[in-house]
Amino acid sequence: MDKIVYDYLITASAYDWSHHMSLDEFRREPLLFGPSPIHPLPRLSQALGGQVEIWAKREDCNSGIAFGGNKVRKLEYLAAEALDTGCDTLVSIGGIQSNHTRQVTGVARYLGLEAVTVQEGWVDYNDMNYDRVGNIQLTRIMGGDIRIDPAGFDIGIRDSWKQALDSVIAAGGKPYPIPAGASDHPLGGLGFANWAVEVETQEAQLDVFFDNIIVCTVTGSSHAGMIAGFALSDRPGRRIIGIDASATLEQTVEQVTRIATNTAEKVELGRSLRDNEITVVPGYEGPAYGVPDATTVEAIHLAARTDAMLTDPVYEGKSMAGLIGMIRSGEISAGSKVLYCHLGGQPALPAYAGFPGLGSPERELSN
Ligand code: 5PA
Repeated sequence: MDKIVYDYLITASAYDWSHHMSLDEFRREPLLFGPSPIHPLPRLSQALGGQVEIWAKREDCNSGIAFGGNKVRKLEYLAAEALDTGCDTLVSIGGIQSNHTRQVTGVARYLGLEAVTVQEGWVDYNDMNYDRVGNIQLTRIMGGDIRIDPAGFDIGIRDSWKQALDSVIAAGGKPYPIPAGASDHPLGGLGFANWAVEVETQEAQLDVFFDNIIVCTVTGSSHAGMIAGFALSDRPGRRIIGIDASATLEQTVEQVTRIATNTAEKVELGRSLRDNEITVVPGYEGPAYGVPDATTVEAIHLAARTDAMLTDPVYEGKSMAGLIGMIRSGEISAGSKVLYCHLGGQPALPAYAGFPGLGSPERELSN
């Protein structure tokens, strides 16, 4: 990590990093309704041959804050630290249709804080109203301070984000820095480490064991946090499968590995992660980050037209395509019980209304 940013994060920290703690010793600001729901997807399972039982855990319904999503869960830990260190402004970064920056702004409002979000031109796609509807619209309605920047996709640390941090300091505020996707941050993996513990409690209640967990991965801390969290119990026969939606595979694998390793250390795993605990599957990312293809659209249609579960063309449509592809190919085999982790993202759908199959009224017109 970049030294200046690292210094920001360390000086902002409420924790003494010279010793490690167990997961439940980290303070968590409650932002969720409680454990997110888990339920079966019987029609989707049937449509894919009926041999694999598919369930979903719904981070898209996890909170009343601005439609919720995976970032609200991660931010329970970061927001606690922001409050404990007297910060008054959350500062983060994402694309124009970033779900993350919408959730950062929502969490800031919920806690009575300010938010500054740098929004970059991460996606090479220009639908009508792309920069007006969906996530950015919701962020504007919440009164977020949005700084548009033309830079392209990169999950790394950006100068524009450092400038936004400096501008808050120059105005007499105290910023709390949150990197892209709340990932490359000392507390970034904790939200989904705790998700894994939550799943194990729900498995006991439901009397079920999920042998395959499917999750979309881009900035990496959702996937990485789960890897660390599930490693604590290390139940044999469980695979955590990240489906890449970044289309910059090498950088995402590196980031998932690093965050999983750091998070495992922070929650006192007491051993190194094995190579086979880190699995990122390419092939479903489409032509580029943020751009769907026919496989993505088919996956969005199938989940929507079987169990009415909506997914988006940037993230969950791609991880849904991965789930479908791996069942059809036999990589997920008959008898398996799969948990599809739905990380949110539907607010971006209106920004893709012009994409074939995602909103054009062809069928109605031809009737
Ligand atoms: C995002 C991320 P990670 O970034 O933790 O790997 O999660 C990927 C992901 N699903 C999966 C949804 C709905 C997401 O929003 N979104 C980013 C954003 O700016 O919104 C961080 C990229």
